[in-house]
Amino acid sequence: MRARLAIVAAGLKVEVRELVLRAKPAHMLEISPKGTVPVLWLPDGTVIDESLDVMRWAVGQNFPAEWLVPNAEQQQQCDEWIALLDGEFKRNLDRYKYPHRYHVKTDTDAYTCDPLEHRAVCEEILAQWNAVLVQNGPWLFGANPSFADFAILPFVRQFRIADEAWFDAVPGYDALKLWLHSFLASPLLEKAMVKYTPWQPGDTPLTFPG
Ligand SMILES: N[C@@H](CCC(=O)N[C@@H](CS)C(=O)NCC(=O)O)C(=O)O
Repeated sequence: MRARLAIVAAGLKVEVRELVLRAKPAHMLEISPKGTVPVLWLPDGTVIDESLDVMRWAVGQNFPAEWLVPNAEQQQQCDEWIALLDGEFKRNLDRYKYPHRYHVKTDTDAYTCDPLEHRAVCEEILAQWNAVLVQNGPWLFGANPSFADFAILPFVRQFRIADEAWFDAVPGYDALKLWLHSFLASPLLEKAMVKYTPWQPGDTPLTFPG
């Protein structure tokens, strides 16, 4: 999602091949054996198979006019937030969303991890971004959206989706909720969210965004 957001924001067009994770095309595994999406395959054969790197590539092609150009301090802050997101936040988000995938087995015990414990860790991190937004809002660095906002927001969206009723009712996080809701209502997300039928060899190429 964040790779797609950056491609749309940069005004680029790519050929898109949707896939089903349980049936990855052989060609994808050939060019990116680690088997995760997204994978960007450039005409010169370069493979970019980390979403953040796809974002960096997209904004490097054409920096979105309305995005903040970070100064050195903001860049460092952005890198720290992304490390927190891709590390601790995602680790705990996965365990909150899919506790049964994290069945713990020791010599004496076997148990499924407690999703609420992991939700609480995510909440602590979200509280930090909420505090930043209270001070800076509506975006993490103020009036303009930035790379950091779009690298992070898709995962805040996922956190909400894990239990929307709880998230919407939980007190606090007002600035964060406003931030998320303006993202959810944005034309950028609408363009990025388009669903495609899984690709098959021989299909007519599809362009993203269409
Ligand atoms: N750090 C990678 C993580 C990508 C990732 O784990 N993607 C998931 C889907 S969201 C995936 O492809 N999983 C492979 C699978 O489930 O087989 C990135 O951001 O590009």
